[in-house]
Amino acid sequence: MHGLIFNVNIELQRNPGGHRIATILRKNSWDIEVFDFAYHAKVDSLKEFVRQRYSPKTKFFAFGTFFSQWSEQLNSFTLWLKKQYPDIPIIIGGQSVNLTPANNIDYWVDSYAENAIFALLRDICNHSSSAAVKFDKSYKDKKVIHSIKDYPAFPLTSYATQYQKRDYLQQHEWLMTEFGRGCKFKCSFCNYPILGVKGDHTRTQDDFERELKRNHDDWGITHYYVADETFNDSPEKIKKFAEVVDSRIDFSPYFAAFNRLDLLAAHPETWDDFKTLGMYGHHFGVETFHRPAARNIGKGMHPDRLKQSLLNFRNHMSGRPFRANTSFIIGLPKEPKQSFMQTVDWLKQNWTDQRAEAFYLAIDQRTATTNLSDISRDPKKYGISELSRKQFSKLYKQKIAEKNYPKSHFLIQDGYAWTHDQMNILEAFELDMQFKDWFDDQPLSMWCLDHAVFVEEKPIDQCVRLTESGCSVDDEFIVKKNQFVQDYIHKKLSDHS
Ligand code: B12
Ligand code: SF4
Repeated sequence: MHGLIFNVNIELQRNPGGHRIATILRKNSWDIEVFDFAYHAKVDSLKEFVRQRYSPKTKFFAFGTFFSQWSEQLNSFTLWLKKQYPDIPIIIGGQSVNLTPANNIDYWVDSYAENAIFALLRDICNHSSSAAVKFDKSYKDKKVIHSIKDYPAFPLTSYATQYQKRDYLQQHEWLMTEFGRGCKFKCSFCNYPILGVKGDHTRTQDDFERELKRNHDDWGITHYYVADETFNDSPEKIKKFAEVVDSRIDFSPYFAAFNRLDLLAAHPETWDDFKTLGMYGHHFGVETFHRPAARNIGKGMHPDRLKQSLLNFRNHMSGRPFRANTSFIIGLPKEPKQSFMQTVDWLKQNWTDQRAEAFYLAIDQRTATTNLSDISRDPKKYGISELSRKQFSKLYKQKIAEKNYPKSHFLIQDGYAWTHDQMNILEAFELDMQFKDWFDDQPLSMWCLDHAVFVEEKPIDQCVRLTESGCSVDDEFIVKKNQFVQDYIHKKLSDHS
C-alpha cells in the first residue's frame, strides 16, 4: 500500500513530523514518500509529482503542518486532488492542526499521531464507515482525531526518524531529534499537552545510537535540534545519552535544546555530561527574575542563584561552540515594570555575548489548539482580568496606534486583552518592542545556528565564532536555501523511475 505525505513549513525547513509518520508506516509495509518544502513548490510541480507517483495502490494523500502554516496555493492543490482522485482521502496532521486554514481535508489528526494513524488507515483500507475510529465529537462539521486523548503516543521506546535516499539530505543540514516525550513539570503558562510525567519516559540508547550513526554514515549529518520540551528534566536522562556519544560512536554530534535553568543550577553534576553529549546549544526559558512572579507560575529558585549559575555554566563551556538563549515573559502577574527593567540592566551588563529574548505574555484562548495552559483556562486564578473593548481601544490609541510597530508582531486578535495590578497587554507589548531595540545587536539565536552552518559549510565551532556579534546570515541563508529547495524539487520530479 502506498501514500504520499507533503510537509508544509514556511521556514524552509523539513518537518520532522511527516518523516516520523512515514518511518513508522514503512515499518508496517507501507511505501510512503515524503515531499518536503511543499509550501515553496509551485502547484504545477505538486500536481506533476502526484501524477508520477499515483498508482492503484495509493490509499491516501496527507499533509503535515508546522505552526499551522498553510497557503491559498495549497488549497488549490487539495481542490485539484479532490477532483482528480475523488476516492482518495486527504489527511492533515500536526500540533494544533485545527488552527490550519486548510480546505478539502477529509481527516484531521491532531498532535502526536503514531497510534492514531494506524487506527485511521485501518478504517480507510477496510472501507468501513469509520465507526471504529474515535473522532472528537465536539466537531460537528469535520472528522477530527484528538490523538492525545484517544490514541496517546507517549511514552515510546523509539522516536527514530529514518530518512531515505529520495529525501536528498545534505551534510550541512540540521535534523530534529527527540529523546523523550512529555515533561515532568506543570508550569501554569505552558500549553504543552503532556505534563507531569513520571519516571523514565525516554527512548532506548540503542534507538538513539542507530539514528545518530545512520544520519552520519549515510549523509554526514551531525547537527541536531532537540524537540523535547525540557531536555534536562532528569540528570539520569542526560547521562544515559552522553554514554552513547562517549562509548558507542566515533564522531562528535552537536545538539541544541530547551533546558531549564533552575535544573542546571540544582544539578552541576550534569554539566560535564552536557559536554560529553555535545549539547552546546541551550535555550533557557527563564521567564522572570522576580521571585513572587516565578512562584506564581510554578518556578521559584532564587534569582541570584539562577543568574550565578548561568554565568558559571557559560564559563564551564568556555572554548566550546556554546550558544545560549535566555527568554523572558513580559507582564507576568506580580512582576512590576521596574523589576523587568532590572532584568534588562542585568542582561546588558552580563549577557551581551549570548542571546536574550523577551515576549509579552500572550493568553491564547482558542479552543482549536491541542491544549490550553492553566493561565489560559482560568486567568482569574492568577489575578488576571480582561480589559473591556472600550478600555482596550483607548489604550491602543495612546500606546500603539501612532508607533510604527510591525503589525505581525501584535497578536492581540488571537488572544485575550489581559490586565492585572502591575501591567496590561499593551504596556507589555510596548516593552517587548523596546526590548528588541535594546538587544538589536545580539549574536545569532541558537535556533538559527543552522543558518550559519548551512551558509558557511564550516564546522560549528567556526560558525559560532563567526556569529558572536551582531552578524546575521539570514539574507545569504534565504538565497542559498531557496536554491537548495528548488534543486530538491527538481530532483524529486526528475529522478523518478
Ligand atoms: C522545536 C520547536 C520550535 C523550534 C523550531 C526549531 C526548528 N528548527 O525546527 C523554535 C524554537 C524555532 C520554535 C518556535 C516557535 N514555536 Co515551536 N515548537 C517546537 C517543539 C518543541 C518541537 C517540534 C518538533 O520537532 N516535534 C517533534 C515532532 C516529531 O513532532 P511533530 O512535528 O508535532 O509531529 C507529530 C504530530 O504533530 C503529528 N504529525 C506531524 N506531521 C504529520 C503528518 C501527518 C500526515 C500525520 C497523520 C501526523 C503528523 O505526528 C507527529 C509524530 O507524532 C514543539 C512542541 C513539541 N514538543 O512538539 C513546539 C511547537 C511546534 N511550537 C509552537 C509555537 C506556538 C511556536 C512559536 C509560535 C512560539 C512563539 N511564540 O514564538 C514559534 C513559531 C516559529 C515560527 N517559525 O513561526 C507550537 C505550535 C502550535 C501551533 N500549531 O500553532 C508547539 C506545538 C508548542 C506548543 N505546545 O504550543 N518552536
Ligand atoms: S514550561 Fe517547560 S518546564 Fe514548564 S511545564 Fe512546560 S515544558 Fe515543562
